[in-house]
Amino acid sequence: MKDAANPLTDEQIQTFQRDGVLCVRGVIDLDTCKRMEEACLRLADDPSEHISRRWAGVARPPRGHERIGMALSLDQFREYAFESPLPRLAGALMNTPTVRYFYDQMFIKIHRGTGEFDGTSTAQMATPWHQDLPYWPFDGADILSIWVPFRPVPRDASGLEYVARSHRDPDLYTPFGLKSLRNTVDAPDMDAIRAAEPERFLSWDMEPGDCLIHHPRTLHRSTSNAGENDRVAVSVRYLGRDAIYAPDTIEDLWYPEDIEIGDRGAPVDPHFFPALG
Ligand SMILES: O=C(O)CCC(=O)C(=O)O
Repeated sequence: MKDAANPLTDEQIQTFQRDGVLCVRGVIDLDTCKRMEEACLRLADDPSEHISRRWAGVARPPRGHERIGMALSLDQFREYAFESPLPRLAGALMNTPTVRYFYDQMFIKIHRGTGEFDGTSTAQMATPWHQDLPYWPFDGADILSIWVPFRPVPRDASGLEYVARSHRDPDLYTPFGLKSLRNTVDAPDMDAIRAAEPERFLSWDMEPGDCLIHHPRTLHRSTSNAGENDRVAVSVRYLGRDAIYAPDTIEDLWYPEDIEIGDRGAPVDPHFFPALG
């Protein structure tokens, strides 16, 4: 039952548990979407701001795609990640009244028609199939991402696509663009899965303020942007009760310089990962 304490219906929670992904419509109000869209575009135009250490020293880092941890230093992003309906949604799905902010990440996909498009940066390319967990120095099932577009995103113009139930796969898949120290295997043949079980491939036409919530092991991707506008979206990741540090799982930390990750299993630092709710 959906009530004041629980923003989701039992059916929505069951859908998330079954599929590893849930679409919830109209979560963020349109005024907030407009202000977030403007803030993201301002940030994207200022290459000095919020580049992760992964791009340190790169002359022309990808525009937009790699801005992370904005909420740690920018009030508007902090208000969005900490005080919007998002932490409560994450709490409802992870069955806890208190979640921790993990990090936020901006995803701009430049549309192919723009003069800026030369196909060379991640902001211009498709995002390949991946699970999120192999990128993170954390372990656990209670680590959710909430992806919200601030402009309409038709599913075939850089919309996200998911493989339902892949969060139950026993394997972790080798991530692209990062050396994982986990036991990972190559991702399965997605064309073969699509041919055999097309109903598992889920995508949605998204309006500003709709959200997609996914489990840390759910396979997902996005296409490049064949639409007429740049796509502007932010994912906020939240930690629940079973999330623990796992710094031994990746070689290079790519978080903002000032985040410290403790030893495996150590209590999560409330300064970098504040409790919300
Ligand atoms: O926006 C995208 O293209 C990718 C988003 C994503 O992979 C995520 O939020 O985990």
